[in-house]
Amino acid sequence: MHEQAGKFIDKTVREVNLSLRKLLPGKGIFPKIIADAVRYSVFPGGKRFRPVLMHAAASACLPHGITGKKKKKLLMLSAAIEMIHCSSLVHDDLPAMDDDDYRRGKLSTHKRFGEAIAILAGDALLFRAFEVISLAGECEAAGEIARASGYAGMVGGQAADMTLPRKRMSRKTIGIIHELKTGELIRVSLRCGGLAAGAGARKISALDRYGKLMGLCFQITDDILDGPGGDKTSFCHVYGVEGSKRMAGRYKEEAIGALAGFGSEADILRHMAECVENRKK
Ligand code: GRG
Repeated sequence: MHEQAGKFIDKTVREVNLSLRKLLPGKGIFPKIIADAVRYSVFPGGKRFRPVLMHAAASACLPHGITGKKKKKLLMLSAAIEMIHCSSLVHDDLPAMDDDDYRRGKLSTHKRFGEAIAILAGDALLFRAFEVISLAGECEAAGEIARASGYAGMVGGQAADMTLPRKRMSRKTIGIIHELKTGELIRVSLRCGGLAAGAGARKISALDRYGKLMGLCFQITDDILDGPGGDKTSFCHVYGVEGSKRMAGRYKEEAIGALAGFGSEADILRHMAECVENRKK
């Protein structure tokens, strides 16, 4: 399975990158600097984790392969999710937010292009994402993705993280912040994989639960990779490194448990849960 899943992941990353290249502004855009900043923020890219999850969810619902119109729509939705994710990274790195000079091993977008252009590049990525979803004709997905990205999701989580006092912050509040800030975009990626495949409510609901648990597992392993000296809202700060590892393991098991209604067609999702628990980047 490992080899098969690895091949699926590599192939999906290649396809998503190609789709992003086609969908993002290229030569001939006025002014050139905005096209450059947008592309700089998306390429060469990170793990493309959310798009890969979306494709794995679609393939769990359509085990004989996703082709034709459905595949085209899936590629548009997964590129859109990655645009939103990249946009959030650009804004997260700004001096008013996390103030990071580097991202994905190179200067962050504002360090390379200046703050004004970085803000505009993030905005442009968001608008293009929804333009692409609309071109795909995926109205339901558009609503779900907008909700997961906005004040009821990622933006809300970031706002809570930036403003709530650290002192006496409850474990419950910390969990909610991470679920919103990181988890919602992951959860909606899984749901959209199901929607693009034309799956019914039962499958979508299982993917939703898997996505929620994977979001938590992903954030915990992110904190573990950041090390114990992290922010007060980091899982390692609250539960310690060993406690966090145990939690990540538990969420992974529960995520795999959520897939009980699927057969071997969901093996890639199961494999990805293992990868997230043991990830090194
Ligand atoms: C502009 C849509 C928008 C949002 C603004 C800045 C902000 C609100 C939210 C920040 C959200 C954020 C950066 C959450 C952290 C999520 C996280 C763990 C990011 C790292 O994701 P990886 O590891 O990164 O998938 P790569 O580089 O692999 O893509």
